[in-house]
Amino acid sequence: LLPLLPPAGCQYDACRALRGSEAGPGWEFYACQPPAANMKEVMQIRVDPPGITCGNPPERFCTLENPYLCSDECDASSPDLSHPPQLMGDRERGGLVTYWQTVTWSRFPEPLLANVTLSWNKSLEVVDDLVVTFEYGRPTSMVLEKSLDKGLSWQPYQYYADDCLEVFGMSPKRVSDLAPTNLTRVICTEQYSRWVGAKEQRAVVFEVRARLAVLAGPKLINMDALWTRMETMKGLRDFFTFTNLRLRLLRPALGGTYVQRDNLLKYFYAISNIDVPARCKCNLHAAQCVLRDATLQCDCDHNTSGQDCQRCSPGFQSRSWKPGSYLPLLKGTANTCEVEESTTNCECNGHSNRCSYIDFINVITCVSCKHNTRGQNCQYCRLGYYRNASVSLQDEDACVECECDAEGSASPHCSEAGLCQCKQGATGRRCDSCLPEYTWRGGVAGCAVKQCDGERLLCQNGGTCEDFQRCVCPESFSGSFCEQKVCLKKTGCLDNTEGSASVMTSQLYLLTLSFSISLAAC
Ligand SMILES: *[C@@H]1O[C@H](CO)[C@@H](O)[C@H](O)[C@H]1NC(C)=O
Ligand SMILES: *[C@@H]1O[C@H](CO)[C@@H](O)[C@H](O)[C@H]1NC(C)=O
Ligand SMILES: *[C@@H]1O[C@H](CO)[C@@H](O)[C@H](O)[C@H]1NC(C)=O
Ligand SMILES: *[C@@H]1O[C@H](CO)[C@@H](O)[C@H](O)[C@H]1NC(C)=O
Ligand SMILES: *[C@@H]1O[C@H](CO)[C@@H](O)[C@H](O)[C@H]1NC(C)=O
Ligand SMILES: [Ca+2]
Repeated sequence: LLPLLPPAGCQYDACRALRGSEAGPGWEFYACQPPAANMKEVMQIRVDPPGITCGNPPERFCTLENPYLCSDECDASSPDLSHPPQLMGDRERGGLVTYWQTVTWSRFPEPLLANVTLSWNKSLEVVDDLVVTFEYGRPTSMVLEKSLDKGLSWQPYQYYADDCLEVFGMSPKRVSDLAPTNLTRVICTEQYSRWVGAKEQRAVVFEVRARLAVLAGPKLINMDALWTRMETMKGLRDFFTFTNLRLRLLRPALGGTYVQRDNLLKYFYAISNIDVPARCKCNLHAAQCVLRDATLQCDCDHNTSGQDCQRCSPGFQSRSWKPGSYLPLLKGTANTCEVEESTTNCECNGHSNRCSYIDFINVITCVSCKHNTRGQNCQYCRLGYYRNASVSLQDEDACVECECDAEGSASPHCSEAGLCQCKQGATGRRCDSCLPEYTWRGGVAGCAVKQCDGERLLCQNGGTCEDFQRCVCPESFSGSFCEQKVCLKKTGCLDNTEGSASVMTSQLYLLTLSFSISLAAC
């Protein structure tokens, strides 16, 4: 396809871009549309009624500007003298104008009617003026029609007549009479039907550029206003959309006077070219349009499919399809189709039935994992829980609470085996008991080192261990273990026969204690 300069410049020309993020590179998606092209290259042309094309049988004709020299000939069997319909859409080379031509109006006063139907079997959005070039004069009346449904139904697009009121009962208008509010009104115009000479004015135009300029300003300098209106004004996008166009030719050029019955060989239609600057309508989900099996087809992105990207691809129908949006300006919104919630795509081990697709890192992940699970597939236990290896991952009780003792544990989380992380001196899976040399104090302290007990850290000389914290000694002894005799000036040392032996024992015991503490530290 011949690329054409669209009024859009190069906005909305990419559907995605690779962007870096904390989670690694990922895609970002944008609204996108294919470039515009001259769609005459791929149009199907049909003319009606049968036999309307000249040359079968061969016939003579003359022109309005040279009406007395009727020596021109149309002959369908001669390549040089034939004027078949495809010459309306060909590429002309070397300045040679080629055109389709109808039979002459020899059946006057019966009207000379012809339909030219252009089909693409694809919805297109027109981006610039449609121009139909007539050789030998423009029709005095015609209608441009369009279809949005491949020819099932038709609606008028614009009326053309040298006298709109007389021919169509409509008052004549120009596109310049239109305001943003009535831009999509179907008008009758006299601009392209009046006789000014066959060579001077050959074009019949459907003015798209001037309509767009009503919104975007002269020279389309404010395209942002146009994109915004496209989103917000009902019916605007559809107005520029069609799958087929039809020219209903109702009355040929007459040379500015009445029909002259004595020379009907100068009345006929001849079209040399039809320009259709348009882009494939892809609902802002494709940046390319390709010919596939002789039919135009959007090259859909955003996990959409269909000729116009008008539905979500299989497996991506978790929410309903939406066209992309031109807004917010510059990049638009892609409205990508999302991965479906189904057991094959969305695997959550029975702990959730909802998944979501994270565009940015291209990952499908379970959402709202229940039963104290977490993770992309709800395959891990939440912090504060651990996996019961004797039941399956799918079990509701697969994750068991750690129940770490708040006073004995350094953290509420436990290991995969369920072991809590104990503070010094604490022990047990839940850290809710103390090592032998420690005693439970509770609070922030948890387990505290024992100062005395009834087994190894014995109080001497009749002292008693109070609360594992200190020896309460008889009057005549002191020291941590009541191992020292108390000597006073007044009374002298209070004697005790077991004294020396007891001191020996406790010293021995202190040795044992430091030995066992250093063992515990290993
Ligand atoms: C042209 O098409 C219209 C329908 O839009 C139809 O009514 C009319 O008969 C056709 N004219 C010719 C000459 O085939
Ligand atoms: C028109 O397009 C549709 C959808 O792509 C395709 O199935 C069909 O065959 C096409 N018809 C013609 C006549 O090319
Ligand atoms: C469109 O609206 C403008 C302003 O409201 C008005 O002046 C103009 O006549 C309207 N045009 C048509 C064709 O109705
Ligand atoms: C669409 O799905 C394919 C996998 O089928 C994936 O590679 C691609 O990135 C997806 N695109 C979007 C826009 O979701
Ligand atoms: C683990 O599961 C087994 C089997 O259901 C159960 O008997 C056991 O009590 C569970 N263990 C815990 C710590 O809940
Ligand atoms: Ca041509």
